[in-house]
Amino acid sequence: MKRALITGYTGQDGSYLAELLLAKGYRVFGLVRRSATPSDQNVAHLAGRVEIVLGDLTDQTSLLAAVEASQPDEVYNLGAQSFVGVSWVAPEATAQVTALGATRLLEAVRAARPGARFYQASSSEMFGLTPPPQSEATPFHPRSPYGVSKLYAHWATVNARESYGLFACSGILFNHESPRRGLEFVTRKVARAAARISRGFEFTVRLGNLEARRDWGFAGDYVEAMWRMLQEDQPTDYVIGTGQTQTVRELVKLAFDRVGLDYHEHVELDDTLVRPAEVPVLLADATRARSRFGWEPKVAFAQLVAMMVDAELALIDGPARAIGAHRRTVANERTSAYS
Ligand code: NAP
Ligand code: G4F
Repeated sequence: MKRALITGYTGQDGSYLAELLLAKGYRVFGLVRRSATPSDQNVAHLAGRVEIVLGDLTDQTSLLAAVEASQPDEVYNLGAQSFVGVSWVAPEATAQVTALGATRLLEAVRAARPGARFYQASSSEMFGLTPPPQSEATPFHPRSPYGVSKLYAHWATVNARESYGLFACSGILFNHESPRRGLEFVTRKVARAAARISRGFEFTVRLGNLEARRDWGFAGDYVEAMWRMLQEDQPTDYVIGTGQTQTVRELVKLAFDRVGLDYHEHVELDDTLVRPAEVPVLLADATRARSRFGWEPKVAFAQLVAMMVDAELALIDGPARAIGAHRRTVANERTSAYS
């Protein structure tokens, strides 16, 4: 039985990856940090199947102990301060978790389990201002403290591979979404707003830049790619994305169309939500992943938006069929001044 350690287990990707690995017969360990209130909405349904290891990416001792306790064959570093918007507000904390956290985990693996295969959750935010399409050969030009932190972690991963021979892969993933997405990200924010407005709970949603373009896919498809790259004979870096790009405006239109509303009547532009520096367009060239291990996205953008809006409607209308009984109501709402 293979063993895997996942940081960021409670997040969107951590929950889908844990499900995938359990289905493949892995013994799965999820790194969880202490918090005043539980953040287990995405993983409550996995209780008892995934072994929880306490730790924090800002704490070297805890990471070493986690690797020693779990003795993983594969380590997936998904933990991060992952919201771009807040990275301008808390750049140092973002760097501590998102950048230096990777170094700490790589050092823990090197010390305690050097034969383990390592996945780093890198991001298309690292491309930033570089024109599309973006592949593994594209130069980086990050546009946020988050993007800068991810770029550090990417190079730390490459360097661990080149310096110590670790089997370390950097997966450069483009935006991927699901009903388990954090509430502040634009897809979830818009899907939720469309559903709530259609049921009369709200009338408007405030948004920033509607013209930004993203390459959006479904998170369930992307965790498959993470696993696939660690099964290859040689470690390298892979771009993962759909090869399609849409504007935020197109996302908004699809979501409101889904509930039979005209978005023009419900969207207000809010300058405070426009970022100090924007990433204008992301578009993946995932040829390497496709040709090396046949990875293809299965869920198209319109299907993804429909899935997310329907999940929000289900949360409002009744038993939470789409994302698990633990999200039965909208009571677990999180709000943020930055989203
Ligand atoms: P997410 O839902 O925001 O999850 C982030 C995870 O990191 C949560 O489990 C969070 O734990 C954990 N975490 C935060 N600070 C930590 C700390 N100090 N120590 C340990 N764990 C900590 O993110 P996601 O969307 O699943 O993304 C997974 C990874 O892929 C992230 O690294 C993200 O930056 C990267 N990525 C995401 C995308 C995307 O489109 N989703 C694209 C490219 C790259 P709590 O629950 O306790 O907060
Ligand atoms: O949903 P977003 O916040 O995602 P963003 O910034 O692209 O970052 C996500 O994808 C990255 C991969 O490229 C990940 F690495 C990262 O962890 C995260 O998962 O914003 C998407 C776009 C941006 O252009 C933003 O300016 O939507 C625009 N936007 C317009 N109005 C908004 C809003 N974004 C948010 N969050 N909230 C708005 O009201």
